[in-house]
Amino acid sequence: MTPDSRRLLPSDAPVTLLDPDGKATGDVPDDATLLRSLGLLTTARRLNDQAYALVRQGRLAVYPSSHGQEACQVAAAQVLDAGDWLFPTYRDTIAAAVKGVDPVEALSLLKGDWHCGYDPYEHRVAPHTTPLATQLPHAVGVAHAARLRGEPTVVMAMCGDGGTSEGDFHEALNFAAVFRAPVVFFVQNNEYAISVPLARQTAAPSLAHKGIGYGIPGERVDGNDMAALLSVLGTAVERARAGEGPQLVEAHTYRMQAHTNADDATRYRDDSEVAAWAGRDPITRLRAYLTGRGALTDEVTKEFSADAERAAAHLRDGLNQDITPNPEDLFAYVFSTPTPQLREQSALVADELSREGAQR
Ligand SMILES: Cc1ncc(C[n+]2csc(CCOP(=O)(O)OP(=O)(O)O)c2C)c(N)n1
Repeated sequence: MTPDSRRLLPSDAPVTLLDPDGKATGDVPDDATLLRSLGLLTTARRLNDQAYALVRQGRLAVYPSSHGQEACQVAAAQVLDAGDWLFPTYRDTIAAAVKGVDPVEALSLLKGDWHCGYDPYEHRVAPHTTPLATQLPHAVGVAHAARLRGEPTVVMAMCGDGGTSEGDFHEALNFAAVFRAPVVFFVQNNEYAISVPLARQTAAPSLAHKGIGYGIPGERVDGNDMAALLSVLGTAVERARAGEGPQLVEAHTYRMQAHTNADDATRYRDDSEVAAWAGRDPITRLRAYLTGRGALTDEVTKEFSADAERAAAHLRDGLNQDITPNPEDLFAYVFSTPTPQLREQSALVADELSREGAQR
């Protein structure tokens, strides 16, 4: 192997800076940054659990929870500047919220009210995507365009381990590498794609190793270690902004709950496996570290809980509102110039609505 290709390979083990007991094993970010992360993580966990409860109450159609993998999402958004773009999947509500999208708006897709529910340009967060990996070529396009315009924009393109088997993943990586697009491909490997375990997803040594085939450096990081995530993702963003091209980052984490409320995870994984991962929880780990440093006091902990409760109440209030959608909005925001078929369908709906109105 040439030294150059070795440079593209990830480390043998995921980068870790805080061990599961919260002891620092490397150069961790400063206390203020980590304290801010802990506040965000506390709210993120509360929002996840609130959204799960709202599904049971019939206020949300479906919720893919990120309970247990919140650190990945908080870090992904935290390392971006306001002008950078985030391309989330259906599971990345928390990343979108940390980037500034109101969680009520972020969840309107999953409530069934809207295709997207927020203005992607306002906070530079693309619509959540349910088709796996289709967002990745779009993310690369945005990054490439920004580079051509000479803008300092970086794009964080997210997907799951299952997403890495899709054709779009490979096309996106290839294009990004050839054109040195400023993209960070961030794979949250949570061990399962619904019921498909990682061993059935890939025969590669790790998902980060997939970068080398495209000429993209890969890196592996402990996805339950906030400090390591901030460091690895932060470096990848800096590299991209400096014109050094894309990077592939694989976070090793675990989906603690079922895929969505429609899934029974006990059919394909053991309780003992779930219990083992509970011992590596990202919040417990960060809390232990910051308490040990004397940076986390009871007062701050109370403030974080109060913030989290406020966010949960806001989500409940928002999702308990019933909206009256305008059926014609189905045709808006699809193409800037609607196709003749869409115009025809829109006219049909308008006609039906006016006849219904006349009958009343
Ligand atoms: C193109 C495409 N094929 C299949 C599906 C059905 N599907 C929905 S979620 C999912 C598993 C995705 O797993 P992963 O990418 O690991 O993400 P995770 O749900 O674990 O976050 C599949 C196969 C889909 N949404 N899109």
